[in-house]
Amino acid sequence: MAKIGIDLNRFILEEERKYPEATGSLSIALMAIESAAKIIASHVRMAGLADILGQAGKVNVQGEEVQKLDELSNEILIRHLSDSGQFYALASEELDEPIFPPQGVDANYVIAFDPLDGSSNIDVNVSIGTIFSIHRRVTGTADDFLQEGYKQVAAGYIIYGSSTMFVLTTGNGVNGFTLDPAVGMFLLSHPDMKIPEKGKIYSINEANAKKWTDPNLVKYIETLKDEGYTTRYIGSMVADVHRTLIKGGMFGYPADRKNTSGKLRLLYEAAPMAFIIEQAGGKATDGKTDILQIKPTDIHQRTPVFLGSKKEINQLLEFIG
Ligand code: AFP
Repeated sequence: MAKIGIDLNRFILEEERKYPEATGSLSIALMAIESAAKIIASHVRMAGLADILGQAGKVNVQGEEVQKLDELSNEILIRHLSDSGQFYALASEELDEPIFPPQGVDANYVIAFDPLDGSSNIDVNVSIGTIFSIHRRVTGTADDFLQEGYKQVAAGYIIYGSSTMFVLTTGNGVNGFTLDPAVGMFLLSHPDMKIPEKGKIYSINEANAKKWTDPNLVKYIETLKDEGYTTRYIGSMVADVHRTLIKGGMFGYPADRKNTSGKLRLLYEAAPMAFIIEQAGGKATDGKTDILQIKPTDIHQRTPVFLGSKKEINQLLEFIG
């Protein structure tokens, strides 16, 4: 197991050395995400101040255009990922169509990302995050985004919370790195993260219960209440999943009459989080199928999501599976 305190760059390089056939391309790709994340983190830390100076579409006192943080995060990621030359194509929640950067014509990977998830929480100083999912280039077309989640080469999220943390899997377990602002490095703080077998928390927007399309979901939640569970719901997927990873329990965003396929996106929300949770020993399902087995048909498709500790997800499947 890697040593506590080792920085993310070194960790990535040491992981690469375990595979003599590795070209170094994935390492450069991950380091590009890391650089972008540090810059986004520094902007997130200024969020309240930027609001004082001006809002999106306005000019601040220095005469600079002030951008909305989610647009800015998207641009920062596009620039860093394109310049890395390691991505043949980029798909983002903020882009209708994928981008094919000229620097990446010969690259091995495609990446899908949500640049700033939970952005409605920015103004109220609640944790938000960036989520990404990397697949191998296979056909060299946009169809490469439509690969099952189990084929992900790497996935992760960066949570901008009480500290900034980078949680990463390359299919070899899950490791968490905390940004030390004094030195500007992500340092290994949570090696080999494992989700508890069982938790005490369920996390779901229960205000939608009357609209849920599966009435058995209500019965499941009532059972958890009877068993003494408590509820936590931030409304920022990265934060709710991060807590679930550390404390166990269940996070869900089900289908309802308004969102008939749920709200969360398969490619850059559900699948990368499912990869992390499963790598940490948990489970993720849409209620019928393991999230990692779903073959996407559209880059922006939505899916119901339930993920968390094995105990809670197995119990859920007894009700709705
Ligand atoms: P925003 O980016 O618009 O804040 O949406 C965040 C999100 O997609 C995800 O992070 C949350 O889990 C989910 O929405 C919360 O949705 P509800 O407000 O409908 O519960």
